[in-house]
Amino acid sequence: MNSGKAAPEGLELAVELLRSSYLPVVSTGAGMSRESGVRTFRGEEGYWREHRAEDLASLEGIRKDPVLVWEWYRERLGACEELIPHKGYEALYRLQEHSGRLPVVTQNVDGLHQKAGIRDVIELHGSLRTASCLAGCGAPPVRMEQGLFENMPPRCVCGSILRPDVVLFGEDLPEQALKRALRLAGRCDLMIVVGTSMVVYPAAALPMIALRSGARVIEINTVETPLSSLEGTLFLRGTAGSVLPELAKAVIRSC
Ligand code: BV8
Repeated sequence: MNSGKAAPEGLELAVELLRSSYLPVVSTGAGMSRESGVRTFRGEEGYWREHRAEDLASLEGIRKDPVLVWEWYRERLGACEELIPHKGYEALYRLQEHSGRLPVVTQNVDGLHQKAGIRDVIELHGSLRTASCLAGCGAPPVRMEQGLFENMPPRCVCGSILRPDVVLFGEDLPEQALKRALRLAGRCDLMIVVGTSMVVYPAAALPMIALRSGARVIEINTVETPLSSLEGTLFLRGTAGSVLPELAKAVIRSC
């Protein structure tokens, strides 16, 4: 394998699985964005090392300390605006072009998949594109941009605090997105799971549903997760930005 790096163990089998798959689905978590400069949520440099998840991404959190939560989102939005999708996104784009159909279910809210031209992205946890009235006054969502933060916390025209249109802990996921993701998990014959710690539900249930339905799972992660050692999972140790391009190159070249 060129690029000077040995291909991760199992890559050849992964290529075989992907080439022979009739309905592959991709599922991504925060690790997919890591090499574009977005910090992950957990692990040694995770966002939430300083704060518990519930203190930031929850309705109680935003009601209790709206400025803290909005400062966190302002930092993330600022980071997102400069983000460039890394080679792993380009690899997904090329695989999607090559196979014609490769739905991508993501837990991420940074919009990087779409920025890379990837289509058919199912955002399970919403996005940082808009914010809405926390009191639900019915005013239309407003675009999330730096100007929104002139006054902290950002407020709705009705005077109530705004909340980012992401799925906060304790909130239901968008019905259509979840329904489609569950259907794909139950019908796919291969799920490529990239960069998730398999902690947050119901997103973490998707690969389990795929396995239970007889599908194979290819997991790409820098460390093992509860998914890695399950029957039917092929664990490829490595980063999204290095493994996905190897996988795409080998699959496309072999056809
Ligand atoms: C729900 C949007 C029904 C916001 C997010 C008590 C009360 C209420 C609910 C619960 C409860 N107890 C449990 C629950 C369920 C809860 C949950 O799962 N909690 C966890 C903490 C146990 N889930 C919910 O609340 C969901 N809603 O269940 O509704 C309900 C309603 C009421 C009551 C009960 C149930 C809503 C969950 C959505 C929360 N919103 N995001 C925002 O982004 O600001 S979650 C957020 O964290 C992300 O979206 C993502 O889902 C999650 C982070 O997980 P990962 O993506 O996996 O990222 P992480 O950092 O953890 O891991 C990164 C991985 O990448 C690591 O494995 C690392 O090794 C790897 N990696 C690092 N670098 C690389 C790499 N891999 C490859 N390449 C690299 N370079």
